[in-house]
Amino acid sequence: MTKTILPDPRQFPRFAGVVTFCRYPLLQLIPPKSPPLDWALYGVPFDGGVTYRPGARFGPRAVRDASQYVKRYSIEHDVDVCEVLSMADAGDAPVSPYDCKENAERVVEFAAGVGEAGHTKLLAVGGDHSIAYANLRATWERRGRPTGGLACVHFDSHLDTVDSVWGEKWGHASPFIRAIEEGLIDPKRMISIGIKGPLNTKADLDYARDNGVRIVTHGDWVRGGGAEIAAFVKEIGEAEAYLTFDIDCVDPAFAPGTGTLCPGGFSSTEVLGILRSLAGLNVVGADVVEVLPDRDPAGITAFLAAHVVFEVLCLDAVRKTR
Ligand SMILES: [Mn+2]
Repeated sequence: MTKTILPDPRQFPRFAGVVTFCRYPLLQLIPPKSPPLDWALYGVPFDGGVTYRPGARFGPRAVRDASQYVKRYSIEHDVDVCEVLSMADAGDAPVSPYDCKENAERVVEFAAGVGEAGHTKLLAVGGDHSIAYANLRATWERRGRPTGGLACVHFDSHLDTVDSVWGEKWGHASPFIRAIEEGLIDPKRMISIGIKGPLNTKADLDYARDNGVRIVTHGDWVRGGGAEIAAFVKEIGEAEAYLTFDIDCVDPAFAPGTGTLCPGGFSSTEVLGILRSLAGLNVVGADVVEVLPDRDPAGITAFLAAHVVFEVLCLDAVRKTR
């Protein structure tokens, strides 16, 4: 039986209708006695935490629009996500545009009330990367506050473990130092994939390295780092894992609509391949962040982000069918 009912694209074409993530139903319109929701997708239109270009506040809207052409059956995984998972668009979290910490608190409070705490998993679409902290905290709390924290698979150009920038400890350079400090993530079961430079200083690598985060730079990946990613997935096994995806890990040639660009990086094909290679990972929460649609008139960044969302959902669907 289909778990997520979509408008039939032959009856209601993909260019028509009210826009939600991947055309999944709006959470508020799902009848109250329905079975518990597997995934709630929600937007976090916040970019008050950026160090360079603003504009990610328009990310959720752009990703929703770009996701109208995301279909439901994955050839690579041989899985129909809508057959396996019940999913809904929960709308946008209320944001506090001028205050990173207050914003995080509001998002956590919103996320706490979405779906069914012990069951429904949260996928947040940003917004800048600071919002990952909020979705991580909400996820950690909903999973019963696991001691030692969640495992974490992190795609990014940057480690995002800077202690503070201009005195701001909750901006987009800092979500993972805060999450590690608060025990939401176990750094020894965290992998950062696609890191590239140049950096401000070599010391920018210290916090992650000293705390045992595995770093697969883009250069490492080119030289065979895919094996290290596979070994990590195997090693963490059934551990509950959070997946955080900063679109700037992708080469700006494929994803120009982002705020803190770094040349080189994964192609769209490569990054979709890496995501698919994670099959087996027990994903219990995720975010896709740093899409700045105004910097990309062709819309390819938001389009890729929409498909990243789909690939993350596929990982959970695959686990449920194997
Ligand atoms: Mn980031």
